[in-house]
Amino acid sequence: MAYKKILTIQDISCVGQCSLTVALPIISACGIEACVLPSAVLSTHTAGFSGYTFRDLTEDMPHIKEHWMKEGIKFDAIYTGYLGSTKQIDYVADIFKATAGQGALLIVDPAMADGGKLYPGFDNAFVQAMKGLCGKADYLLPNISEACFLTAVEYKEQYDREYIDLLINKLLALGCKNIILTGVSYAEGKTGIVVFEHGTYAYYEHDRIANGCHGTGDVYASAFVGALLQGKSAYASAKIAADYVVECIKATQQLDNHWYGAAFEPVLYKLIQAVQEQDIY
Ligand code: PXL
Repeated sequence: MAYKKILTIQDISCVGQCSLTVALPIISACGIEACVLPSAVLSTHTAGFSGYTFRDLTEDMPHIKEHWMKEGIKFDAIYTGYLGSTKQIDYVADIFKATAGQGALLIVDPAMADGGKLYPGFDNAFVQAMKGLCGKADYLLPNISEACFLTAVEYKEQYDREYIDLLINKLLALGCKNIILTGVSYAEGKTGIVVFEHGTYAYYEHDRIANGCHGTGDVYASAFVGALLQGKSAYASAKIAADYVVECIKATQQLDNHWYGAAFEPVLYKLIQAVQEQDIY
């Protein structure tokens, strides 16, 4: 049996149900070995908490890479999320060159913005550097805000298919191969995912649940990566991840004042079931 090993590079927010504390359990639940390279350690995430600590691990990255090279360690995929500094973006490219196994995939979630705004601590220099990494991606997973920053297209909340095609074409011009654009809503009460793979547009639409919660981007990307590495098509992986996020938001809404992240744990078994089901696409 092919046993796949993935490296995920993103921060540890000790509390906050995002980045590595989400990626590790979700990728493992999909049956894939998850190795980590923490980009930074924060006491909490930066969206809604104040006074959080931030330990930048940029300078550890080249040493970790050197050791892995000495040990001949290779990965089947590298999945990047929230990165702690512009320099880390260059290091990620080096790490991919040094540790990608044969046919390894680079999956990039340019986690840096939501609601039309960059997260605290990010600036235009970071966006410009992120464009370079996105251009190398086999699968790029932006939300609409991130797509707008990467392409210098105006952020809109109401749009049509033409606007989405413009974003996709400008993202492709960066050099990436396939795009999974999240949070695309063409109709009231609905949202969905655009899957642009091998030059073909597909759209998976589902109900939009009012008052979504923080951290669903990381839940989405981790579930997508786990399903894809498990051999599902990009469309099937996008659908599995979207359905799982909907379940996570519903589970979170059952809780009192659980504002800082998605309660993905109680419904993890649903993701496992979906990944184990035979692919119908
Ligand atoms: O969910 C993305 C994310 C990851 N890591 C940190 C964050 C955020 C979003 O705010 O602050 C530290």
